[in-house]
Amino acid sequence: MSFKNKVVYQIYPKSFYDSNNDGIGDLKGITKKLKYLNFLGIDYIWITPFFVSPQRDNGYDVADYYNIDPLYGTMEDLDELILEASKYGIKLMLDMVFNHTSTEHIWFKQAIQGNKKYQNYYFFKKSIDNKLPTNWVSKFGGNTWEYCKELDMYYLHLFDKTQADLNWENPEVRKEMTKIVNFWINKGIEGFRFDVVNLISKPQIFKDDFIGDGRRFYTDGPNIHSYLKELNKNSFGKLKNIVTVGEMSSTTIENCYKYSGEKENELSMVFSFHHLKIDYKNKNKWELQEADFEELKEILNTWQLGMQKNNAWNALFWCNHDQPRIVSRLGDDKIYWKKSAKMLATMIHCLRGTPYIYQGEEIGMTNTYFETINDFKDIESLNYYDIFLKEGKSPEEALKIIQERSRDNGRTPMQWNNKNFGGFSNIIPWINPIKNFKQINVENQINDCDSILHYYKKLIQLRKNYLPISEGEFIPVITEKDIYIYKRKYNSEEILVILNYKNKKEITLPKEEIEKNYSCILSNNNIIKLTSKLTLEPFDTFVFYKK
Ligand code: TEU
Ligand code: CA
Repeated sequence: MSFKNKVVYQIYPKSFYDSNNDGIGDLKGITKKLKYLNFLGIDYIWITPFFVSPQRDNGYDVADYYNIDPLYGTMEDLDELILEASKYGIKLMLDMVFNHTSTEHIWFKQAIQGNKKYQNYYFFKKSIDNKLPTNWVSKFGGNTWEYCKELDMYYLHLFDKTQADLNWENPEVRKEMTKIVNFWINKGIEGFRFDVVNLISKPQIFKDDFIGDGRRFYTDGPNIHSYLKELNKNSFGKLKNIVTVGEMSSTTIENCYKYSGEKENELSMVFSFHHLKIDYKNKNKWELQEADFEELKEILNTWQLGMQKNNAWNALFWCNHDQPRIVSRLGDDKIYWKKSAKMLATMIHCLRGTPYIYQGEEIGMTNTYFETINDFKDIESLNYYDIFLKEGKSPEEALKIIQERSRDNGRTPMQWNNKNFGGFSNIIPWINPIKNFKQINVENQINDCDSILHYYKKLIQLRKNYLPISEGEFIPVITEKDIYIYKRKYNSEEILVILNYKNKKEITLPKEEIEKNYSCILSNNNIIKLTSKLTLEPFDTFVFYKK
């Protein structure tokens, strides 16, 4: 597989760089920053949806899959971006939102005007005995069924009520989706990320869920693998150069063996989220809890070993446009800001899989710390804020949860320099920048070899220079609390990664490891010689190598 030594950089175009000073980032803005991305050394850019959309969910509500929203630019801008990126050997990965369309999509509009063909593109159900078709809970709060007065029926929406779920049981829908992928392949696109793709297969019969929120009925649903195999066969599967990644919401590892198994002909790799729920109390995002580092180690080890054994492939990541910033979440964005950001980066980048860097992560961008609810823009945050107030929480309590968990933590403008709005735009951006842009920005770090930015650059290079990192076997090394150690082995070559969490610790390493004559190739402290007894300071990180 050709993608094993590649690194993907994720761009949320709305917040990356605003080339025409209207407060909204755009495609030309990405083209302008290619030189920077080339400096960093990444191979692919995943761009979140820029298709025509009413932007209720910032583009994840697509109204036209074949055209670009004027907010972001034109088709010529995209052609230019593809061409300019190719000069640096950088490829584009587009974001296909195939579980649902916007209710502004022509298919949905036709459906509610009475067109039977298009009604069968979605799930419309009558209410029986004045009850909603099911009691399922939407991912953005509230019930998953919305009333449509034109048809006197309810339609299904797992996300916002303006995001109507598509009926993949219908072969016509599957053909439409294939056609869209092929259209973008013909435009020169060489990568695809499929949004919540493990939710597309709904059950034959819709029934109430009395023990959960309904997800068990549609997650990794009954026909999911055959739909993916069909899509693969009729579009990207024929082409060797295309990389695909599926976003798998609440999935199981067994399903992921299939989604990304080498011989399964579904996708190249998968995003799973279990490792990012270690600070959810009762698995509920909205209940705050201190992160559990031991649980994190266990989840990472399970997924590394399981996927490896089954020739399946992980997409590795901490951050994206739906997640709080990792340095604020698992690291320490005050005293150990730089050091903890480097430790967390190492942890992910040396694992078996393909690392994804989310814009701003490479300079240690933090959570927003917005002080009023008016600063938040995300539909999920705003919905839940209202729900919290209705449940009887005080505005302060509600704000505290939103501050910590809001998807807007990952959506503030990229911090390019210490000028107005962090150099993102000349005018007030669609969402406020974080106040710390004067200290945390690209310009400050680009000439500083000790910066987080340079450290990410080094990690990317390590993946290219060391086969154990890109191709090697993953071997966990059992250790005490708060220390994470693992090895990567490729023939006789080995990489040994030693990571310390928050506290000072003394560790003892096995004699046979010490005798192997490792040399330290990367650290966030000082390059050291490996000895059997090591004293580790908070967030200490060492990567060793032996031939
Ligand atoms: O995200 C799917 C998803 O599972 C998250 O939105 C999750 O439900 C949320 O963070 C719960 O707290 C994808 C996209 O990445 C996201 O931006 C979209 O809003 C969503 O799908 C719908 O298309
Ligand atoms: Ca703009």
